[in-house]
Amino acid sequence: MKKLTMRTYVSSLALASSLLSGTAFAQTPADELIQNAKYSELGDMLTTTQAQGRYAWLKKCYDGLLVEMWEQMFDTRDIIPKEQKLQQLKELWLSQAKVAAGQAQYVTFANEDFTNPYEWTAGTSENQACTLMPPEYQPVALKTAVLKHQYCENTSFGSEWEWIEGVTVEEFEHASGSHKHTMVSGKVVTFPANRAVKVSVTPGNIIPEYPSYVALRVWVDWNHNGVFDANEMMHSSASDGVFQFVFNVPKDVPDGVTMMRVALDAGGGSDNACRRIQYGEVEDYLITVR
Ligand SMILES: [Ca+2]
Repeated sequence: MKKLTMRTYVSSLALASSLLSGTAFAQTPADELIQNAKYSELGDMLTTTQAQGRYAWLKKCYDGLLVEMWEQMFDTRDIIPKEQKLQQLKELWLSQAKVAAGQAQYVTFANEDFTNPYEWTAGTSENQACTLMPPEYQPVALKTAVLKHQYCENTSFGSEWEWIEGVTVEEFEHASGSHKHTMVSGKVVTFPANRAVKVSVTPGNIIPEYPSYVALRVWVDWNHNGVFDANEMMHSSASDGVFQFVFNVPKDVPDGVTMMRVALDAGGGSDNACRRIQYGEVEDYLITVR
């Protein structure tokens, strides 16, 4: 991996500062791309807790970047202690009032055309190890954490034998390998309001010729209350092949982003979306209804 050069580092900051300060700036193709970019293209959407974790991670791993952002935003090179600059940024993005109002802000990063070739995202917790930002990546926007709720965690005890290989919802597709839990935070799936959608889930098996019989369940938090209520389980069945089904998207779903959980379990699973599964995978998707 190529090391980030000083030149790209500085130009990326100039770009970021124009976005961060909210001032008018000349339209370039890159600016337009960023303005038109959806969350899905920016690569992450964080809860308030993750937004706080993002700041802590940047402070640990990229404090120089934060200081330069501060200098761009406040347009000064006055001699102010680093700690004070970092404290001011934190107050600006993550004050108690902002957090309480669900308006915690965080910096997102992307490469020029938002394709994320390195599948790199900045950390979301101070405990995460520092990783090197790939070349051409830059801070592209200051975002508000829009996912209001922290959902109950669920993960499997093992995903070596069975896992979720792919999920499609109408035109949307997500393919992945074997994991115990995956938060698919880089993409927001748009569901059409008040009609049926076609869903397909492909199980992964260590020996494809002898696929396991697995249980599949899908929940969507339609009413945005942070809970997968009993009447929000949209599918439950078992098979040793590809799952294909439709479910109805309600009308009057609140605006904004909510969560869909897909759980595949060779141990039978549970109607309780929070009960830990045994052998398989849990994938969480961000969705919105329009
Ligand atoms: Ca709910």
